[in-house]
Amino acid sequence: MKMITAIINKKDSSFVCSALRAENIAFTKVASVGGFLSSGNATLIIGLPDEKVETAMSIIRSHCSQRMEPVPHFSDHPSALSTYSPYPAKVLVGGATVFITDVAHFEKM
Ligand code: 2BA
Repeated sequence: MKMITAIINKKDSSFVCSALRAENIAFTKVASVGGFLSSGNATLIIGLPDEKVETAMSIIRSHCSQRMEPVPHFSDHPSALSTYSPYPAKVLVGGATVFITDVAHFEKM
């Protein structure tokens, strides 16, 4: 058994969730915030048998697209004191950031 933890753009999340449901793949959707942009994204926690991993990955691949997102002005960052910012005005935000881990033990009680 594997656990997929997928951090995806919240704009893509409803499409990914619908496709996972259609394949009968159980998941938990958690509202999350990226550490760099501080903007909302979605984290999907998906526990599934090994043979379903490729199905889930192909759903994530096909529904998550890369986007250029603006970097917000950090008022509490030292760079806010000057007009110079070390950060680019926009960054390319993935698709999806996916971690796949082995599940040592799975139990529902
Ligand atoms: P954020 O942390 O808000 O990052 C959004 C995007 O900003 C990143 O896209 C990357 O292009 C850029 N970025 C992040 N840190 C940066 C830095 N120190 N300097 C310059 N640019 C930076 P992605 O790499 O596609 O990441 C999208 C979201 O996935 C992240 O949102 C974060 O929530 C999550 N993520 C990415 N890598 C992760 C990791 N190793 N562990 C946990 N979460 C991760």
